[in-house]
Amino acid sequence: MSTTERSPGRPVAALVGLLAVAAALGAGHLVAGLLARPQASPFLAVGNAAIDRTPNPVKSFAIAVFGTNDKIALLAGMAVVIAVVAAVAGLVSRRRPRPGLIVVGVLGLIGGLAVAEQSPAAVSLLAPLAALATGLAAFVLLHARARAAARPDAGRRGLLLASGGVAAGAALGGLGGRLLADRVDVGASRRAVGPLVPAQPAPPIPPGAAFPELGTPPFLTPAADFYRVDVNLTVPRLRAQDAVLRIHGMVDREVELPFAEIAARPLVERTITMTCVSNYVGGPYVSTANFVGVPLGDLLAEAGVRPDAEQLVGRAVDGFTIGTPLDRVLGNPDALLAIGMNGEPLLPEHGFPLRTVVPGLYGYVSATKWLTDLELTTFAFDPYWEQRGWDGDPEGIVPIKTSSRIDAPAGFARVPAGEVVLAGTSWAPGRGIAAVEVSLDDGPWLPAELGAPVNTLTWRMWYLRVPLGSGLHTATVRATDRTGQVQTAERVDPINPGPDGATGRHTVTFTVA
Ligand SMILES: Nc1nc2c(c(=O)[nH]1)N[C@H]1C(S)=C(S)[C@@H](COP(=O)(O)O)O[C@H]1N2
Ligand SMILES: [Mo]
Repeated sequence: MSTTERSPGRPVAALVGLLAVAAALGAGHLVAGLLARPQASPFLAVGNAAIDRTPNPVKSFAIAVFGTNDKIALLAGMAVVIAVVAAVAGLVSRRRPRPGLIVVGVLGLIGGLAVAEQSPAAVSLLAPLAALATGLAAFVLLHARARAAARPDAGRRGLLLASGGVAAGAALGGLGGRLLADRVDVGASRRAVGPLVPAQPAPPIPPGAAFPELGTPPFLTPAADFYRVDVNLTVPRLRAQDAVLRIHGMVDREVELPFAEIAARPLVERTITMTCVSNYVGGPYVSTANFVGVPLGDLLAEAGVRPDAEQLVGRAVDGFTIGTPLDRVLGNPDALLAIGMNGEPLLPEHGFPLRTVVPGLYGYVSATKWLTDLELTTFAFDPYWEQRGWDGDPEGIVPIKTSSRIDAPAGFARVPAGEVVLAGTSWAPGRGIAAVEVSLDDGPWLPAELGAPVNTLTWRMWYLRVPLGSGLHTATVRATDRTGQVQTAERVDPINPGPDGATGRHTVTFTVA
């Protein structure tokens, strides 16, 4: 090595690492797009692998804090970590490229392992391999240019050109991968399915079932506003024309049903309220829709369920599994294999083209989205959440707990003096709501006006008008279900100790001006 040769400065060295890793990620994304397997993108695969390993309390915390943005937060966090590692790869290689190449190689290995797990087909490994090769090559190229540019009297043109080229390539790769992944055109597939006309429509929602003008949600949640909870960084893409539902396990005849055959059956429509076990008291993860589909129990009966089967396991394209006690499905005309919500095919976010909906149970044990496979089995099988310690015993799955939420006034709102309107919603799907009461400033329980009843599977809106003097007030709500059980005041967090759903009463504090 010549004594006149100098090492590049720290910023240049860090940039070499950053650009090489960016090029690797761009190449991986591009090849995943070319393969039409977005899950094979090393960046997304590492993210999804991280989600699968996140301890449940952290997962619930992220859902609670970031809501549906929890995934963007995870991707952004991951990008920062990778950028730091990449910069370090450059910084430790100011003299020789080897240390940086080792760091890039280790990143590539992690990407490869994540892809092998998240997108198990062998061809998927082409994406992390392309990423690794590109990362190493870009690193060697940029490193050489940076060393050359660091010589006294040397120009920086070569380095600038190489860096610009690598940066542009990385960006184009990332963008191209995205565009290519869009080739799996779920939007066109949804449009081709078209509006759904049930042979057996749900009874119309009666007037006075909701009081949106007073602050309750609308009775039917528009599909685009329906709460969303799942383990995916990007919405899985499954086209209706590619979907075939397999029913197997403890059945007399294995069945394979293409989507078109399911959609051609006489469709029924049911108004059902769904909620997530991770919803906290007063939280937003509860919504209602007119689900359109075929009774799930009938389909299973066609396959011939063996008498010793206990559990129905749904599998999805995202590798998710959900176990539902079979006695909740067989003979239950409201348990659906759903293909639509509110007259339209399911939105991609809500499981297009096929999902299950079993009223009265939390989503994680009843509502497989992007469904591909139904297996009849015993309780010996542990689905996704049970494998991660949620509600260890699928036999012990609890029904949705009676819950209430005050929607108006909002917490810490200022409302004008005089008559104050309190409004909200209560739900006990499967049992139905019989009464709702509100206590102001720890005073007596006052009965709220209830919305017109719809069915026992859905929420019930309520409101109460009370004259209140100016100052700070608190309101607490409780519901009574149709079995006569009063919603408990005992505060149980959704994740501790259960987790089998939060309990406690929602309270808001507001100011009357
Ligand atoms: N394939 C798949 N299905 C899934 C999930 C998932 O992560 N993957 N999440 C479940 C959970 S925890 C809930 S609460 C419901 C939410 O359904 P929604 O997003 O349509 O409201 O979907 C369930 N079905
Ligand atoms: Mo959930």
